[in-house]
Amino acid sequence: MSRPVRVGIVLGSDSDLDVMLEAVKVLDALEVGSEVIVASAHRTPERARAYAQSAPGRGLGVLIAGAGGAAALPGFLAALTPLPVIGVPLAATPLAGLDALLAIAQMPKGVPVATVAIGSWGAANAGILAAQILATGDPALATRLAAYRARLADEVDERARKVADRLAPGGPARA
Ligand code: RP5
Repeated sequence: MSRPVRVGIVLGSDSDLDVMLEAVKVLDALEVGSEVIVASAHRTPERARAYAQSAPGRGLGVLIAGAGGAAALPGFLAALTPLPVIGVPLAATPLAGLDALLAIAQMPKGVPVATVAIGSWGAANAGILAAQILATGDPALATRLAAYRARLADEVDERARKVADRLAPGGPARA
């Protein structure tokens, strides 16, 4: 089922796709329409600029940008659009993503980028955070997010039960 695109996911390179698919998966699960494009701040600045500037008029509400290297992309987009931008630092260099984390987080005052964790956790959390931002004006999405949280809590309960079983007298951990 095709949904209106509300989240734009921008990759600095096609090599970022596998990790950034975690954001796509989360948004699909929450029934939030998204699109993925490749546009680099350094290699194709005009393409990135055109995307950032056209996004609000196309109905998008949040941008997610994944980048490694000298990870300018999230900040570049944030400078060009009024939409909230979430930056995902990727481990693309020998510095394992720490370089990208610092580059994305340390935005100058006045132009924020919401920075999440390095790699796949960050990509998934970027999807959730984008949905949370959109849910402030979408009660049905807020309900789906609440159900998602409840499922997470159920999973933790299940893990807690397994730990208790293992530690019970006569259980596998005590045998
Ligand atoms: C960044 O440089 C991209 O976002 C990617 O994470 C990294 C490496 O890009 P490729 O050399 O694989 O195209 O701009």
